[in-house]
Amino acid sequence: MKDVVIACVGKPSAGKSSFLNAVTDASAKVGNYPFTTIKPNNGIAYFPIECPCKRFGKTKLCAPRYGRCIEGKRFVPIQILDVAGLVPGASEGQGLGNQFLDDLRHANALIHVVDVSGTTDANGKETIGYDPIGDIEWLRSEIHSWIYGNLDKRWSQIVRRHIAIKASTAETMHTQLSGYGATLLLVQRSLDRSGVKESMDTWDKETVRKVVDAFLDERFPTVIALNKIDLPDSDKNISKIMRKYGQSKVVLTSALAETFLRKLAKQKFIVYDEGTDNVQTKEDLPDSDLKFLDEKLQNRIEKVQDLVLYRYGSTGVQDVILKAVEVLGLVPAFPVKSLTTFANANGKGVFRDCVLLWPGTTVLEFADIVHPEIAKHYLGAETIGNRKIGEDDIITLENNIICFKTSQATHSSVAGTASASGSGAGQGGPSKK
Ligand SMILES: Nc1nc2c(ncn2[C@@H]2O[C@H](COP(=O)(O)OP(=O)(O)OP(=O)(O)O)[C@@H](O)[C@H]2O)c(=O)[nH]1
Ligand SMILES: [Mg+2]
Repeated sequence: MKDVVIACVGKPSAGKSSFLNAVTDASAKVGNYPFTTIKPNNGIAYFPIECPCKRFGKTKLCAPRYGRCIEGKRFVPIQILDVAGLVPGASEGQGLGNQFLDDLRHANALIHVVDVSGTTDANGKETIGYDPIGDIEWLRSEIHSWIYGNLDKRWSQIVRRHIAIKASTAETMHTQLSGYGATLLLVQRSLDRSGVKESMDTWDKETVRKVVDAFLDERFPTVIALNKIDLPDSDKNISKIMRKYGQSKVVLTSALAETFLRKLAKQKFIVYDEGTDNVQTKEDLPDSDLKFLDEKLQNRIEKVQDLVLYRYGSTGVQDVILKAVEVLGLVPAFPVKSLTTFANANGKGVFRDCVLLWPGTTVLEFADIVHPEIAKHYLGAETIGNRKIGEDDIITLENNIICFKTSQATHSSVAGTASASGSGAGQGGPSKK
């Protein structure tokens, strides 16, 4: 079972590695020159959801296997991938070219990190006054060209085979696109989205482009992170980009500010409530074990507060992950062995496992994700109030606390073994993606 992976993409020096370091414990190399990153880096980020322990008065007993839960705010793990920068012409081999694009095959969603400060040009070199508004389009068009180019160079062969074996359009396109981690269902959804109904042998280049465009939307849902909002020119670029793209997929971030605040919190100079503008120092908490700040550090904190926290409400990095989870439509689900104690099979802890599911995952599919033995010996399932739910019922936020009944006692460690990071959703999983 593969975990959900969210990949940071963007031109060199946009701040992808800084973003990864800001949201995970990774320590990827950061540099103010293009192609600091060559090989992908990854790490686990924790994003907050409302934990059911609060609703059921179990906050004291709540014991997540992965991540943590603070008074009902549960931090769920998700994998973040940071790849090499992409430059215009990458699909034709410019920069690090296709090698970078290949790394995207593992990603479920993309975070496009844009340097909104205008201090780096299209190739990631230092400059001043660069207008980043075009970056959003060309990055997408590079990914488009990569996929389209691979189809175009073999198109006549693809169509000949399609006719010879009398395959459906979805089947043929699936054969061609499965290398990008697409299921048949996802390809079918892409075809529906494209509105293309003509038979494949009549498709011209424009039609293929249209299908690839729809495929990109389905396969790589993207959140745009306008990064470096702490720098002076960002303001005017932000309003321009917001006017063009709206607010639904755009988040304002300062990876630098987040890294700085987390580091100070780790070193016990401040208490920092991640995802908020709440920073407390020894002055605010005189009885705490916080260290005293010197004037220089105090000034730097105030600068981050003035330029980022008070202006935008937070550094934005956590919002980016939340938005990516939202665009993927992931549903957190909790397998429990008892609907009264909410403990798992070992009787250990409460709401121990939280599994992220693709939208449309059924109860039986969830059973299989928790453990194939549960699906094999499946008798039924119940949710809160001992309400029975059918094996084909779709899991939503209304029925996501589930107790499975099996015909045979499953191994004691079975319920809630899900997958390593606690994320069940994945392209390889039995889910609908
Ligand atoms: N002011 C400011 N600088 C930032 C921010 N995020 C990153 N930087 C700086 O931007 C430069 C590039 O950062 P990286 O994280 O290495 O960028 P990258 O996108 O990973 O670059 P490549 O690996 O070369 O593709 C570094 O000097 C960072 O310190 C930010 O939010 N604000
Ligand atoms: Mg990098």
